Amino acid sequence: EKILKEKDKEVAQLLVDVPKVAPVTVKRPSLFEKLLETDRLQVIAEMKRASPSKGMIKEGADPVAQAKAYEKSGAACISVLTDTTFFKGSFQDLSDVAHAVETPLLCKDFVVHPVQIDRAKAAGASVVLLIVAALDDEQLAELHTYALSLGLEVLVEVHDVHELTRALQIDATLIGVNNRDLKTFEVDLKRSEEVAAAFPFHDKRVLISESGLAGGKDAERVAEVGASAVLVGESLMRSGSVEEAIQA
Ligand code: IGP
Repeated sequence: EKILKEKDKEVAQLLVDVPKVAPVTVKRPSLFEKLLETDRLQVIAEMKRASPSKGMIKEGADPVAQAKAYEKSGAACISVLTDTTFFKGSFQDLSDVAHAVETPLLCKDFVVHPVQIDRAKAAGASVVLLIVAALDDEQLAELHTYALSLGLEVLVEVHDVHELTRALQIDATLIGVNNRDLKTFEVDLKRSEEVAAAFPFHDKRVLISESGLAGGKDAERVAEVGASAVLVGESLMRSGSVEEAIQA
C-alpha cells in the first residue's frame, strides 16, 4: 500500500514532465517466443541496486556494465528496476541499459497508470510487468491491453492460484510467480510449485519463477515443476561472477 501511494504521486509527476530525449527504438526478440522454444531453463537477470527487504544490495552499481555482463553470460532477458523510492532504480538506468544490450528488456516497476507504460517503452523496454495483487480486474485488463497495443510484451505477476485465475482471465501468456510475499517479504519456493500445479502449460503459456532463487538447486526445483525461466536479482548482483551464478 505504501508503494502504491508513492506511485500515485510519481504518476502525477510523470504526467506533467514529458521526456525531452528521443525514445529508444532498438528492436528486440520476443521473450515469450524465446521461452516457448527452448527446453532449457532460462535466466532473466535483474539490475537491482536495493530493495525494501534487503536495503542496499550493491552501492554504486553500474547498470550498463552489469547488463553487458548478464548478456554475455547468456541471460535470456535483462530486467531493470525503475522504481526510485524503494529500489533506487530509474528510467535513466533502463534507457542506459537499452542502448547497451540487444536482449529482451523488462521494465520492473509497480505499474498503476498507462503513462508508466509509455515511459517504459520510450526508455527502450520490450516487456513490462503488471502485478495482479496491485491492480483491480479492470485496471489489470486495461493496462494489459494498452501495453500490448504498443507492441510490448507483458509479464503478469501472481502469488497464488487465485491470482493465476485472474491472470488467465485476461489471457496472459507470460506469467510469473513471485516467491516473495509482498507484505511480509518472506520467500517460499512452494509458491512456484503451487501455481505450477494449476498452470495450463498445454495452451502456449509460459511460467517464470521469480525471487529468492540463490543457485542451481533452487533453479532445478522450479524447473522440475515446469518453469521456463527464473528471474534473479539479488544473488546475481552480489555474486562476483555473473557467469558462475547463471550457469549454476
Ligand atoms: C528478483 P531476487 O530475490 O532474486 O532479488 O528477486 C525479482 O524477482 C524481484 O526483484 C521482484 C520485484 C517484483 C521487484 C519480483 N517482483 C515486483 C519489484 C516489484
